[in-house]
Amino acid sequence: MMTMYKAMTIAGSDTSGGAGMEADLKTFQELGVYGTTALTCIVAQNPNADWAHEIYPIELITIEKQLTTILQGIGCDALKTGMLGSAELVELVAQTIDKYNLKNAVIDPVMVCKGIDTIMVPEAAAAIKELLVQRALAMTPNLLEAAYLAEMPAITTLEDMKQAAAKIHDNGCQYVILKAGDRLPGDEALELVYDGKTFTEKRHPKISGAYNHGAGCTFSAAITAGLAKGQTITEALEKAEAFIDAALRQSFRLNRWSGALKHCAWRE
Ligand code: PXL
Repeated sequence: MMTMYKAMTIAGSDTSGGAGMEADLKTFQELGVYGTTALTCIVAQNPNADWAHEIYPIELITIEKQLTTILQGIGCDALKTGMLGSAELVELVAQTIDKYNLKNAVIDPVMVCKGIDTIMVPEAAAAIKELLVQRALAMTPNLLEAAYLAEMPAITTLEDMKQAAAKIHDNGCQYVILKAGDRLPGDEALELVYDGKTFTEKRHPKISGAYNHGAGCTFSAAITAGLAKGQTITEALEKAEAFIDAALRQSFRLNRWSGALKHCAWRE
């Protein structure tokens, strides 16, 4: 019988289908790993209020039950975290990583949603900095999240990115994958990878007109899928980049507020 590798996501549901655990599961499926979910909250977007994101948290005990189902009942070869939303939940995730000795933890430190440039839940962000950085095999912060984690006022240059990545690595994360996306000037999207020894700059042409809702979730899920299959971070990252590039190139409009990635685009 074939071995099926398994990946778990601890994340919120994005009702609109583009981000959160919906993006994670689609990505796991595309990359041939079995996905399980511990749902942390439900995000509903309000079409009558300019697509405002409304967040409905799941009770902590219910999240704990989901984690027990997965980790005592099934197991996982790698995990990722997405929207966590409270300090108590971040604590539960840290305890779970320790209890089950989970080595392949990809922490996507979701602290902001696109278009909102302030940290959504400061207590949860503080707990991520305190408890999850040191437990992460890899983290995938964007510039805002990295500035928060590195206690820098802002990140506006490549030098700033290096400084932030070094600080996050010093705090215990083994591989820092810092995404500038299209936020820095120039016609290239930049990602900086730091493993404690070498800074690797990964540059991709910016894709004009792409819808990028859920791109962060999809990218970290693709890395998680690779790790679940036993790939090295370098291999998993390479695949994740190709995957996200194809999904962005074929992204499509949902409505006047949002559009989504095409997760199966890499096969075409
Ligand atoms: O992309 C950040 C994100 C993560 N998780 C959920 C979301 C969003 C953004 O909308 O809804 C559930």
